[in-house]
Amino acid sequence: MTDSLSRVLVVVPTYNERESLPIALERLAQHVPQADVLVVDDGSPDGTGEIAEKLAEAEQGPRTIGVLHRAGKQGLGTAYVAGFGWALERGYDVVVEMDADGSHRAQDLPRILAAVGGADLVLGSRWVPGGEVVNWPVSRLVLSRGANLYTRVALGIPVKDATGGFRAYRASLLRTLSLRDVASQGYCFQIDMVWRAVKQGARVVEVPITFVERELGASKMSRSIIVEALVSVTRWGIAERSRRLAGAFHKRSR
Ligand SMILES: Nc1nc2c(ncn2[C@@H]2O[C@H](COP(=O)(O)OP(=O)(O)O)[C@@H](O)[C@H]2O)c(=O)[nH]1
Ligand SMILES: [Mg+2]
Repeated sequence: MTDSLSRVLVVVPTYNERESLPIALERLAQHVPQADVLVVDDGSPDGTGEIAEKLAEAEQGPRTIGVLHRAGKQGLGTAYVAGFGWALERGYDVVVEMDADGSHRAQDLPRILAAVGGADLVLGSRWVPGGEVVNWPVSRLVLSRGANLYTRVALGIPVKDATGGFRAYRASLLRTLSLRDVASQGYCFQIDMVWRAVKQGARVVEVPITFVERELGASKMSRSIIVEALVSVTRWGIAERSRRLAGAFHKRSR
């Protein structure tokens, strides 16, 4: 968003990111110095929460860094829902999702924010022309492409990268998405939010990003996270088709 009056909050969920988080926050300061940050830490055993507190205290501005501590690992989805609630209570205009591990480059964020001028949800996208992934093993490429293809077909939406976690929401959209009943815990949360936005009639646009696989720390991707996404997307797809069928049937029987 080019409007200098708009207040932007970048929500960064962390679980054991003690090495990566300071670098991510530093890069944000370089590329989007006005954007405030909220770290949502799930009681990381490696002390990420305490590091975040120290960085918040040492912050010289113009931004502020907030830290939300939750008791134990509760999943990416609920971490974001907590962060979104925090942002909405404080009147931010734009809320950004961003990983702590360096995969999402702060230098791509100004382009994402600029696109919020004409959209309600801007997805940083690896799978549109100009987007790319650096240093992923073939297995991860196949998983991401496959998950996105399945999502497109099952839900019937034209989005190329519905699973990515580098994106910006207008606060006005978040307020309409009844976040309280978001049940998705892992990465299926990302698809869940896109699906909710599309059903709401939101303007969703994709902006190419370069996704760089982390060099420090470890991924929290797991089999149960993949299964959750597969089951949920299938369920939403079937529900949507039944809804359309019921609609068509009603029309015909009238
Ligand atoms: N607060 C919180 N953050 C999480 C949780 N799971 C993952 N994250 C964070 O979400 C971001 C993406 O996770 P990551 O492990 O890099 O997943 P990958 O990029 O798909 O391999 C990172 O900043 C993680 O620290 C969680 O349960 N709670
Ligand atoms: Mg990652």
